[in-house]
Amino acid sequence: MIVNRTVRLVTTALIVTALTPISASRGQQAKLTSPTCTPSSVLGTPPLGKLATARGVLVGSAVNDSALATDPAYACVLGTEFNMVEPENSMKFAATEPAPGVFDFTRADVIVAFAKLHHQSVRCHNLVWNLFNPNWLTSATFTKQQALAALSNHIAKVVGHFRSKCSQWDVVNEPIGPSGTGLAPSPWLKWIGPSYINLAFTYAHRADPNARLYLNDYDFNGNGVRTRSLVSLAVSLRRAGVPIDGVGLQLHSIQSPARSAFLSQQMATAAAARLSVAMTEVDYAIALPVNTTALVAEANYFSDLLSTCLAATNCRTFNIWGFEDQYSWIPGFFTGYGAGTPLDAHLNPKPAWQALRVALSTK
Ligand code: 9MR
Repeated sequence: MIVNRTVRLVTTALIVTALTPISASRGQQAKLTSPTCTPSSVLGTPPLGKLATARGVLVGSAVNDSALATDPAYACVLGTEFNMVEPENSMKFAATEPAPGVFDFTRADVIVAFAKLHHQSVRCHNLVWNLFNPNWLTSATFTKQQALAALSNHIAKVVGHFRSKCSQWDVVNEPIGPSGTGLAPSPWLKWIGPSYINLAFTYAHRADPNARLYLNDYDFNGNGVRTRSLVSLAVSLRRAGVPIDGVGLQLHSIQSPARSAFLSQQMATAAAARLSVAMTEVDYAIALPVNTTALVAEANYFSDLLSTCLAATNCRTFNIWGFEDQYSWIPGFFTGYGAGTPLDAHLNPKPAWQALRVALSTK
C-alpha cells in the first residue's frame, strides 16, 4: 500500500514549518544537520526508537552517508525513529585511512554529529576486515613488525578519534573462514598470524576503554556452522583475557535464515561466558517482484529475530542494515533481489515495520 506521505521539517534557528510530500522531497539537495522534523504519522506513535528505549534496548540502522547528506526525508526518519545509528561504510579502513598514515574522518564525523543531535547511540563499524581494504593495504608486503605498527596505528587513530562517541565497535569483522570453520584468509593473518585478532581488541580497548568491543560475522545458509565457530572463538578470546564484550550476528537473510531456537542456544553459550550478543545487520532479501507472501515472510523474519533478542538475557542491540529500500545494499549485490528493509522506497511502512513495533510493545 503506498500512502501519500508527508514530512514536517522544522528548523530550530528559524521556526519555519514546511509540509512537503515525502516522495517529492526525496533526492533533493539538502542537508539536515540541525533541523528537527516530524515524519508522517503513518510510521506510528511513539516512534520506534522510543518504544525501544522504553524496553531498554537499542534499535538502530546502518546509515548511508550520501543519502543522509542529500535526502531530507531519509534524514528525518533516521533522526526520529531510531535510538542508535551505525555508519554503513564511512568508518571502514578505506574510508578512514585512504593512504598510509593519512586519516580522514569527514564522512563519519557527519554521522556522529547527527547522532549527537538526535540523542542516538553510535555503533561503530569496523576496524579490521579481510575484504574491501584500500589498495595500498592489499598490495603491501609488510614484515610482521611493519604489520603490527600499521594495525596498532590504524586502531589507535580511529578509535582514539571517536573515543567516548562509539558505544560499540565491531573490532574484527567476518573473521571466520569461508567454510564456516577456521580463520578467513586475510592480510593481517598472513603478516601477523592468528593473534592479529587478540591484538586488535587490545589496541581498541586501549584507545577507548569504555567502548564495548565486538567480533562480528554472518552465517552461511543458516546451517549454524559459522555461528558456532564465531561464538566459540569469542568465548575462547574472553577466557584468554582478551578485552572482548560481545558477538555480533549480522543476520542478512540471504546468508542466515532465522532459526530462533538455534540462535537462543548460541546466545546462552555466549551469556555463560559473560558475552553480550548484538544483532547487527538484519535485513531480508526478497526475490523481486515483491508480493504479499514475501512481505509477510519478511515481517516474520524481523519479528522473530527482535523477539529472540528481547527474550535473551544478553541481547540489547538490534540493528537493521538500512531502514528503507531505496538505498539498501541488496539489489547491488544480489541481482533480482531487493525490498529487504522495513520501509519501502517511498518511506511507507511495510508489514515488517509494524512487526518491529509490535515486538517491542509485547512483553
Ligand atoms: O552495505 C555495505 C555496502 O554498501 C558496501 O559496498 C560493502 C563493502 O564495503 O559493505 C556492505 O556492508 C557489509 C558490512 O560492512 C559487513 N557485513 C556485510 C555487509 C553487506 O555486504
